[in-house]
Amino acid sequence: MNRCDRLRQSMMEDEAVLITSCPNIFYYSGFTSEDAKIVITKSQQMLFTDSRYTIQARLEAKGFDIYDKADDFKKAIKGLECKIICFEEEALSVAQYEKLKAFGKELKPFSKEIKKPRETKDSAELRKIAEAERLGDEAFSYILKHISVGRTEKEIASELEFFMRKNGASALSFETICASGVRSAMPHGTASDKVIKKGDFVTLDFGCILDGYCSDMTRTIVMGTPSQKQKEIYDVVLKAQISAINAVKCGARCADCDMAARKIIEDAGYGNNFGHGTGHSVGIEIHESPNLSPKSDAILQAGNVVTVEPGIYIDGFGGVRIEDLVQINDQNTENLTKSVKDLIII
Ligand SMILES: [Mn+2]
Repeated sequence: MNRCDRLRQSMMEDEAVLITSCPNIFYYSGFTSEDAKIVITKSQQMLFTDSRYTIQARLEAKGFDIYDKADDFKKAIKGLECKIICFEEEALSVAQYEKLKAFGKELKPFSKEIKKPRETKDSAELRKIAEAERLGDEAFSYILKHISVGRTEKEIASELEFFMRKNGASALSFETICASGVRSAMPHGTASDKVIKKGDFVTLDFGCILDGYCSDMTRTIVMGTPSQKQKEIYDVVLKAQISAINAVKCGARCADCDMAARKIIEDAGYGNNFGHGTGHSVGIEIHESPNLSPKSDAILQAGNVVTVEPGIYIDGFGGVRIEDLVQINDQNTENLTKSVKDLIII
């Protein structure tokens, strides 16, 4: 079943769905540009953009009628026979909402239904995510040869990013995290001007977008011989990460997968140093559902792709996070991240 038909299963007869966020427009139509809206009814698929994108829309949005005149959207909405417009409450400004309301149709929040099919990736999507992650692995091997004491976090991050761009990435999944020394205690410490020193932990958390799909991985390395405490923390995080990876499978509760990692970190006495969830799904966007979080009541399904990334962060000392990307199949799982996980000493 195609993606629009899958969405139609959650629509009533007298409903049309208006999609306004780029990731969802891309998912349902294939159109990659900003400045577009799509409307899906039981029998129609319409894409509204402007003349800058007409040719591109025809090439990318197969099966959609393309409209590129300023008034087209207004006319189309007025002409809809259905009474209800389902919209993305997570991707509509108040001003856009007011304009939509003026058409006099009933408006129904529909973000959850629109996003739901994206949780289960099809085989083409799985291939693309695996390819993006492969490029991440290659970038990590590359940067290991270039990271050294005396260089700044920003230098390392930019070389990592350039490598991914040079090898086909269209963009980064998110701002590259390169956090060294005491900065590695910041789970999202983006690269700064700090110079990497002997004895530093260096956490690299990065990803690229390749063919529309994100990668995500984290490794923490150490500059020179690690201290006892560094070894201890690394070991706990690695055990927690492996335990969660073993828990991840089709039918498992997301909260249990989180607990598989959290329990090990708590038992080692670092429960207060692991504040975030164990993982999240990845796809067109870097953060998708379901999440491996203590509060989640979701069950993992075949076609989910989730990160497993526990960490320990100690203010004034440093931190460790190890992250792999795992694909869930009916009968097994596949770890898409192939980089080694033993503590790498530079
Ligand atoms: Mn992540």
